Amino acid sequence: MPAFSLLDCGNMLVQYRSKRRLKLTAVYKCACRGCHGGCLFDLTVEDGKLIKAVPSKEGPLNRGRACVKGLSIIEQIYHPDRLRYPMKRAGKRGEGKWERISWDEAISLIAEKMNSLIDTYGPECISSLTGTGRHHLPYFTRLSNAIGTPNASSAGGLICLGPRTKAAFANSGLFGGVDYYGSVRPGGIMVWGANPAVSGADGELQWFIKDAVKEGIPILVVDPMPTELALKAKIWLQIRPGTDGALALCIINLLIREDLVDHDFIDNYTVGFEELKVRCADYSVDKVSAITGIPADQIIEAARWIGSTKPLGLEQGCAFEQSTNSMDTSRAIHMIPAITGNYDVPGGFVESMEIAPAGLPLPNELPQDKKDIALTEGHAYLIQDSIAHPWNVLEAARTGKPYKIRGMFINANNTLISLADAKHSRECLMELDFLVCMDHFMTPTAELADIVLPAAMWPEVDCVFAMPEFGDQVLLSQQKVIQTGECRTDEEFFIELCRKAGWNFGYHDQREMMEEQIKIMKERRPELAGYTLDDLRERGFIAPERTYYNYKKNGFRTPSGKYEFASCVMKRYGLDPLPSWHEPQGTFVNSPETGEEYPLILITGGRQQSYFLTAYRQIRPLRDREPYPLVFMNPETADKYGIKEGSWVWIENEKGRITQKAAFKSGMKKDVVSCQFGWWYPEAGAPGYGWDESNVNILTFLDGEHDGYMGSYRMRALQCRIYPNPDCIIEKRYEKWKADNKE
Ligand SMILES: Nc1nc2c(c(=O)[nH]1)N[C@H]1C(S)=C(S)[C@@H](COP(=O)(O)OP(=O)(O)OC[C@H]3O[C@@H](n4cnc5c(=O)[nH]c(N)nc54)[C@H](O)[C@@H]3O)O[C@H]1N2
Ligand SMILES: Nc1nc2c(c(=O)[nH]1)N[C@H]1C(S)=C(S)[C@@H](COP(=O)(O)OP(=O)(O)OC[C@H]3O[C@@H](n4cnc5c(=O)[nH]c(N)nc54)[C@H](O)[C@@H]3O)O[C@H]1N2
Ligand code: SF4
Ligand SMILES: [Mo]
Repeated sequence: MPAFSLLDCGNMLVQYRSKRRLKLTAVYKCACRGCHGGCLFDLTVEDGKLIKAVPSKEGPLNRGRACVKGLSIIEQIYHPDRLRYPMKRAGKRGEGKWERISWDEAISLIAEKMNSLIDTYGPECISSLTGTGRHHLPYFTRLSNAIGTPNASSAGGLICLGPRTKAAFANSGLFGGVDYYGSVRPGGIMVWGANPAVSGADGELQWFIKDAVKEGIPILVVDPMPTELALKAKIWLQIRPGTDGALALCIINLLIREDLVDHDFIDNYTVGFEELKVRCADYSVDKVSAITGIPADQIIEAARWIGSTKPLGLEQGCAFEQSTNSMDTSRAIHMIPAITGNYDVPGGFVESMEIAPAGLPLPNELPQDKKDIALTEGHAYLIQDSIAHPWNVLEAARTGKPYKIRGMFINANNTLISLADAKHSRECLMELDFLVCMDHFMTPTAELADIVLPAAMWPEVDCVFAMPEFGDQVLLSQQKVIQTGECRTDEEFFIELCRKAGWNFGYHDQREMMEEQIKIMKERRPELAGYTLDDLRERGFIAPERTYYNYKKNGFRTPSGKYEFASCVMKRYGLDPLPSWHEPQGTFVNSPETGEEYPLILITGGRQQSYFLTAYRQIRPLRDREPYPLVFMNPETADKYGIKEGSWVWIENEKGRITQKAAFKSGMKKDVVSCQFGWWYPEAGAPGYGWDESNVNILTFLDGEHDGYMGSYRMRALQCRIYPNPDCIIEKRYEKWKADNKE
């Protein structure tokens, strides 16, 4: 029993008398961002310390539930290894020697060094790298804009969510998701290249899909792995990795041929249907069955189920984005709910509500001459959004071509572990004149920096954000309820740095930015005009009522005003306006010569409940649940290569080799292995933290073929071989570390 009672569930301060002295206790509503976020928590703070984190029953997306990541927030915040103050490199780059400095000194040093690089080489010599959508993401590009460099880059955007959102924008103008919220329940859900029961995917939290399956809503799963959802699916299409685009076009072909399409929608609200019909005819069932490895009768059964299930939702994941067909595959999959009349219908595949912007309009546009020299490699999307390709940025740091990248900001990205081709990344980062990294913990990437800055965790951040990402349905509030060490939010750092360096950030503090978001929310949604920022923080969320069939009133937000099967946007960039699919580089079909040496298909990713990307490997309650990286394989495959269940295995291809622990799944195809991603070993310590031992991005490709529109690179559908690793020390090292660090 706690020694006090909680008298309040809002933000009201409650005072009570303990035996010794007066303590201040308060409970705050705050949305968790331990993943992409969205579970509302009640956080109890006593004397400035977070003492309790309970999932809130009022949370519109979690309704009292939370996962292990959110529930371990207290261990995360007060972890002894957490970065608590800024540090300056004291030894050679990457040697792991540091000197504590003040924020003032850190910011002065960064401003001075970056400005001297800018004065000598121009602002384009500064680049920045971030990862997936965290609270500061919109302001990260603003920082680059303020500096005047066109070279902001991301380890996430090109292979995650970027293709899906850009495809949705090209087709219909807005991103979408499954309508789990209304009174009409989905009649069925397609789960394509996603495992939302673990990942929550990039939009929804995991609870909705789990509830839907429990409720008996049938699902169709497209996945090479026998995931929990695949095994519960009405139809599971066990696809050959990297062939989703061919399958999607074949399904559209069958829907058209069997007249399972919605003629009213097609005739009145779309353009390009006749062209699409001709294009899809190239993707016959027999041909696509041979490409995908899925029996023809299963593809036909799937198409008939899709055509007859109403309303039908779509959960799409990052699997098909991590390939060089990412944009077209995303576009084709997005067309399936549209062509069958499930677009923006109750219980179907609904549009973003756009309650409030994720980011704010930039104060100063980049001049055209800077946009023209962005390291985009000519990819249309990157040009359009002035985003640099990480391959070109890193190569420019290494080779000085077309000009040298000299300074870099890395906020919220463990580049060496999450970006493809890790050895290449390390080599390039070592070439920089000046690197600033901001993170919660020392990582193999932060270890290469000149200055390391301590970042705030979610209960230490004031923020307003819409969920699901890009498919806004609910506006949630995060609150800074505690202060740990000298940790700051990324936004605070950007603002202070810009002030000191003389760059125009545009906003003076976080409150001003949040007020601006609320102002825009009110302009967009007059029915929410009564809400203030303080109301939102008090309640934790605002959830307006969903509206449907928006296109009937407003048209689609595309150049034609219609849903575009043939895309004007693609045409504008000189690209094929219709989706197609080609065999990606480096598969058995087009690289049979390497197939002899590397006879297995390697997929990477596959999320883990205990971790978010590369984070949390040092958090004991999480690490103890999933202590080692697993490589999944069919038992017969293991037998063939002399591998025992639970033993350590080498996984090798032309890029290098890593080791993971064998886990058997009898439902897997015999020629596929699947490696977990995100692995490094905090317990291995400096230097290196075991960055190259089990890190699957040693085996992936940032070079070679890229998607023509998005620049997506190859992280799945690769080749590899496997063999036993009898001398692995990883388990012994972890056990020893645990024994030495008893709680
Ligand atoms: N717990 C947890 N949640 C997360 C994350 C996390 O790290 N941990 N990461 C977040 C992020 S950034 C993202 S992008 C999402 C990702 O979440 P998801 O999009 O669900 O991605 P994954 O789980 O990596 O992969 C989904 C499925 O794709 C399958 N797959 C592999 N190759 C192919 C293929 O070629 N075709 C098809 N159809 N399927 C294939 C895998 O077997 C896997 O089951 O999760 C988010 N949520
Ligand atoms: N092989 C393979 N590689 C993949 C994937 C895959 O499926 N397979 N998935 C890819 C995907 S989908 C994505 S999105 C990328 C993701 O890549 P990233 O989003 O870059 O993920 P991480 O590398 O884990 O970097 C996050 C780091 O930021 C820190 N951090 C967390 N929150 C904050 C914050 O608010 N501020 C600061 N400053 N730091 C913070 C964490 O401690 C962690 O060290 O990885 C990709 N890499
Ligand atoms: S699912 Fe995400 S938002 Fe919810 S508790 Fe887990 S980490 Fe936090
Ligand atoms: Mo992602």
